[in-house]
Amino acid sequence: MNPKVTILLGSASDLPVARKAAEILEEFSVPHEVGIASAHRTPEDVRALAEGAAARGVRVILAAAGLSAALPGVVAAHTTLPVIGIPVAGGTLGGLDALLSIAQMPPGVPVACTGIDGARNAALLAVRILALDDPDLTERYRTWARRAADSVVSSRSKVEGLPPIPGEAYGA
Ligand code: RP5
Repeated sequence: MNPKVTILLGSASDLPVARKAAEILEEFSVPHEVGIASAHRTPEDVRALAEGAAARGVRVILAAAGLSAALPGVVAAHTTLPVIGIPVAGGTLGGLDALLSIAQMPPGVPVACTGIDGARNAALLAVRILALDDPDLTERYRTWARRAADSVVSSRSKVEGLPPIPGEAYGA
């Protein structure tokens, strides 16, 4: 099946972060692909991948990079697909440099930005975008969110209980 999501990494050293995104996409059976291309070191490859993505059926691009992270912005400059940037922790600033590089895009080139190492949220946002015209995926997302809520509720048995929560949505 053609990939609907591309996970693009600035370096193989970003792979542990990408795996977290891939795990979520696998959980939702969203076909995806993973590639490595650097905005600074292989800029022509980034351009070619971004320009060709839509024609290959890709709907959302996740771009993960650390340090002075230009990758998500450069990808967004070469496609009209939604781009979600993931700042990767690393280097002397611990990912703050990448966070600011990705979040502070100039007007006209939009890039969504997760928290540092926020690959799971990037993938979940991609699933939400794909679910806009996919009722089955929407339902699977709802089921996933209910399970996430259930795990919070069941974790309460590990602590001394507060009084019952009024209007509790998922009954403890
Ligand atoms: C960025 O520089 C990459 O995305 C990576 O997070 C960081 C370090 O790259 P390597 O030196 O590990 O290749 O471009």
